[in-house]
Amino acid sequence: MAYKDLRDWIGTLERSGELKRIRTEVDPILEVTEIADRVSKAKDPKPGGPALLFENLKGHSGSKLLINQFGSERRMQMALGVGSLDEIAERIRELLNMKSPEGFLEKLKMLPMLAEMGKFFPKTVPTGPCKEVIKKDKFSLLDFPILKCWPQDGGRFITLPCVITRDPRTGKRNVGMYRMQIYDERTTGMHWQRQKVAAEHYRERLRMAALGPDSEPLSAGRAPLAAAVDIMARSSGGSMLPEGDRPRGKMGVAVAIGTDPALTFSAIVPAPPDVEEFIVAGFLRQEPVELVKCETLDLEVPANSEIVLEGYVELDELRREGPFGDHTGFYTLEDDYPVFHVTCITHRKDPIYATTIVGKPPMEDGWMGKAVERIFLPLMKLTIPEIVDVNLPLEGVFHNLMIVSIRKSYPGQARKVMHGIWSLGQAMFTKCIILVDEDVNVHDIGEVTLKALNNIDPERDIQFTLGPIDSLDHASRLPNYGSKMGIDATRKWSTEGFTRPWPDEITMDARVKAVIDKKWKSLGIE
Ligand SMILES: Cc1cc2nc3c(=O)[nH]c(=O)nc-3n(C[C@H](O)[C@H](O)[C@H](O)COP(=O)(O)O)c2cc1C
Ligand SMILES: [Mn+2]
Repeated sequence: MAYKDLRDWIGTLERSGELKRIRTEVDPILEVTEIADRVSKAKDPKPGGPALLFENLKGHSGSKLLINQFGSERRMQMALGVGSLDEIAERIRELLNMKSPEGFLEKLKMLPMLAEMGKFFPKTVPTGPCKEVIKKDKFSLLDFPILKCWPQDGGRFITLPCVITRDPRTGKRNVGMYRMQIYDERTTGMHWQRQKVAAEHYRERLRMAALGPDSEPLSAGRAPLAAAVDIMARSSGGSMLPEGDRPRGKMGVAVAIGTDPALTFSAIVPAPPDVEEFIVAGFLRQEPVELVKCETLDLEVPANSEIVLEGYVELDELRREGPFGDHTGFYTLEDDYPVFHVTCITHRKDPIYATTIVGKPPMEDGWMGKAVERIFLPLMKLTIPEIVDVNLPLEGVFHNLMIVSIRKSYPGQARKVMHGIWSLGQAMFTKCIILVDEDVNVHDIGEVTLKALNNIDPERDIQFTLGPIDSLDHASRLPNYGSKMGIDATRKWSTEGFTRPWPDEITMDARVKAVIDKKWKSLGIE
């Protein structure tokens, strides 16, 4: 069953013993992090500990803060209403497997599925709880218990925001989770990395502002291509245009904080750019997402949000963002990002501020990443069908390590798969891919280490390439650009130039095993 809103979800967590209320006074500056970090690292009795609802925040009397709502495999399953994340993968597989119906009876059988698909699409409703309080004149971001997460952070950061933008060409909306550094009462950073969908919406606005609707440059004398190239560079902080010559304009942005868990989760899902996350959330919760119109923008936000920030990003403004203690376990360096100006805040009465911290794994976001890994497996198989299974170990922080098993049928196939992964949406960031044969359990790191390292001749089997690198990577030669490595640890074939015999793996005869099974008790070892 879908959760109506964050409060419905909190109620379920509490009834299942998955939530602790904290009534002791705690400071949102660093102290919440230290508590949430210890809880995330807990092993017994529950890995990942409980979700935490802080009810007494220093300097914010009456405020409530939720953290670690997704912080274990079990809570991640509960958030998406399943007993196993593979159930969702199975539902996707069923959808993808849809065959054209033959005859009336088969068409009839498809009706329930079509009715179900109708529930994926969001519906706009006249009003909702997020409009209980509307503030257009007097408001301040500092009213919310926003965390300073780690000692060297550049300030306070909103860490679990659903950032909603509209593609100016198609009108489609995107929901992405991009952290927001608080600069003052009404201004924040907008940390959409340049390869993300909202950054592309921003560039498209810039392109329109610079070139005009007919792709003609507005400032005289500039060739369209030169202008367009400069826009790309500009949004990555490298414009060569003089200050006064830069395109101006605003792009509306809405931010929802504290939605039902499926919607919050959908904001991190690396859906293809033209797929609205509202539909992803509708698919996950099997109930349509209800949206309400913004007060000051041509955008819609989830009606059930605890807090909504409405505002805009100025096309001609970048500002220093960071440092920020990130999910890599290191501080990400400062860089220039667009600036978000808040023009209106709406919220529920007594809003609950939902947040998270990132840092050295295991942390809450690792479980969200694991859910993405499971849910995306059938979609990866759609374009790379030889993939059997995938593991993104938590310590690989999503983009550093992917272990992939494949069913190999022709020479060179492991390398084909690597390149396929490097061209697959956000999997492009994967710094190291290890390819193993289908008989290796990718989730057993011991087995992967044993077989992969036994199987490689490093000089022959390691493939280096260059390309886009995650903005959080601090080791690449340049920000956002560097090298990646694929390790072909599959068994090598003679058709791949391997002419030596390949040894068998050691296993005992079944006959001897049966004999020892019979004798085992009499040995008195156990
Ligand atoms: C807690 C958390 C914080 C994140 N912060 C950022 C961020 O600051 N910038 C960013 O580009 N991606 C961030 N991400 C990853 C994006 O949410 C993710 O890449 C998502 O797919 C982006 O949506 P999009 O594909 O619609 O652009 C974060 C993810 C999580 C779980
Ligand atoms: Mn998206």
